[in-house]
Amino acid sequence: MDPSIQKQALDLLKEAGQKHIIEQFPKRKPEERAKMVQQVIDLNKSYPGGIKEYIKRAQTLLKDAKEGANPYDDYTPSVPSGETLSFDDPEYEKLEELGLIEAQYTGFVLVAGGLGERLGYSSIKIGIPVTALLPEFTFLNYYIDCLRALEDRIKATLAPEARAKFYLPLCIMTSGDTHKATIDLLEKNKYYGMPSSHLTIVKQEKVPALMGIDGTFALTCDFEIMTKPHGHGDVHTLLHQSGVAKKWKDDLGKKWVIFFQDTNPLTFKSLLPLLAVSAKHSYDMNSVTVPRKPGEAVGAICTMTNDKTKESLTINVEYNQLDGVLKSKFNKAGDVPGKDGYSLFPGNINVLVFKLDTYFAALEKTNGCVPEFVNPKYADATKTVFKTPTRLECMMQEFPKLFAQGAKVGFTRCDRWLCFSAVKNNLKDAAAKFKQGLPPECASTCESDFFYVNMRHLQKAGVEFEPVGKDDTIEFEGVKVPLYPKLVIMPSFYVTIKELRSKVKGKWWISKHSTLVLEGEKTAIKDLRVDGAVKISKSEGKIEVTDKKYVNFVKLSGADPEYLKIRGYKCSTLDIPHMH
Ligand code: UGB
Repeated sequence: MDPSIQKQALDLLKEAGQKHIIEQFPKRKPEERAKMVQQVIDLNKSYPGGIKEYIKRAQTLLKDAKEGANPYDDYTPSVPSGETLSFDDPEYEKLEELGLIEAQYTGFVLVAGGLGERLGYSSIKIGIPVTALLPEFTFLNYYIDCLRALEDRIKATLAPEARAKFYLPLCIMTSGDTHKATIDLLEKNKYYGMPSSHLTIVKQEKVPALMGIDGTFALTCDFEIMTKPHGHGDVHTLLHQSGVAKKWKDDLGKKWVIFFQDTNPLTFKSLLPLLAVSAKHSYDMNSVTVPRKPGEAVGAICTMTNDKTKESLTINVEYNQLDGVLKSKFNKAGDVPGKDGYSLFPGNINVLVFKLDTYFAALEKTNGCVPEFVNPKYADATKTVFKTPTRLECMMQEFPKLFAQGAKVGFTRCDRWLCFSAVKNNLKDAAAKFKQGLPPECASTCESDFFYVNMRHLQKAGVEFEPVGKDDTIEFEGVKVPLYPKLVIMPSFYVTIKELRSKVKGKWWISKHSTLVLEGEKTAIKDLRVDGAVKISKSEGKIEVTDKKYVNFVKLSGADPEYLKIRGYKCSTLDIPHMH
């Protein structure tokens, strides 16, 4: 080992007050020492300001946490005002058309560094199939298809020269936990048809785990510094460091950046109106929000006004802080339901739209480092040691704190069914949430919500459905979901309701037990009656209708693959053809 590098690493540890590592160092095997040296150098490089800065921030935050200080102590919360998107309003379709124009100037960022501990899936979440009907059709596939469908529509409006150069860029943030599997998934599937040059992958690094409030690093038995994820807030620093934000702004002429989560297939269903809202209000940041039940594990959007300066900030307050913040200065009862049964403070779903100019200016000024927080679980009443090592974390929705005062931070209210259903929980936790009347946020509810949004879109385009009654439900592993027709509309089929309407010709009718997969950009169908399972695609100018059976969801038999185990059912085909 290069002695100068070893000295550098030991000096860094000394500056960061990590005496226990320096003391153990000479007693360790040469290969353990070499590994430790490399790890210290790497950790120091990846954290802005190095490990010394990390410890400094950790000590401050851990002291505040011990004393029970709340970052919002000097702020008074109030109910924020925002725009509301209503799917049934005729204005909605106009917003889609306006959003389609703005989409031309948009870059997309998928945060996919999370391991999904709450779900307990053994691989990456973007590799999970959106529906049990199509095992190869992963969330990543769906997102890329959505971008390619949008890209096609936009290209069709461009002059040949601009068309040749045009694309919608995608950036995926991975982490040590998800990086390799993400690359493997992309390569195995030939990037789902997206040219690899249109995609940038940035990788977030983990940060040292801490044993106590003095900020000592936790060690593994192999003499390595234990590390933990730093949170999705890293995405801003990485967009800056990698030059992606600059490239999109200066080279590609983009005006907007949209951030979205790994398993929310509804993101793209409400994306165009959302962009239109951002453009209409010239919002520097626009968050999509949904009605939120008090106590639900979703951050809440609040307006926070500083008691001294009177400056205010519209920002996400995490659910574990919200009740305390409200009790002290808003309402003694805390976060309670309003007349409609929902909290007055809408839920943030981490679909965020930024205006690239002001976003980039804030990145230049701050390196995109959003303020961190710490959430230690104490071992005893002294509050000095932790049950398990903790670490500093940061969240991407904290970005308003990096904007200059006066930035326009708004939000868009949207019905939950239209914009948010994610795969977050394992079935056991999902069943407990279901029992409490909270959204279970698991694979089965996400799949059912995906079918529902497709049904609503088809209905708006004029399709008639056999009514789904209150008792049309299925229950697997304690999670009950409505039994909608199993509808998969591939992104290539339509991008706006106006386009969908142009595909639905004559009279369409679909029975509630049906399965319908629609694909193909140029597929317009006159008169369709479906009572069974049908896949409609277009090949060589001829519409193909295949498979005429019912598909049911049935209990698992034991040896089923994991993507089925997380939903509790599998597909079974009933041979009762009924297609007309
Ligand atoms: N993610 C990363 O890319 N890196 C990380 O280090 C961590 C996560 P979670 P979370 O929508 O219900 C958020 O874990 O953070 C990615 C909001 O904070 O699913 O607990 C990860 O891959 C909360 O306010 O969610 O909670 C995934 O794509 C609320 O809105 C995304 O970040 C909540 O989401 C979200 O990660 C919600």
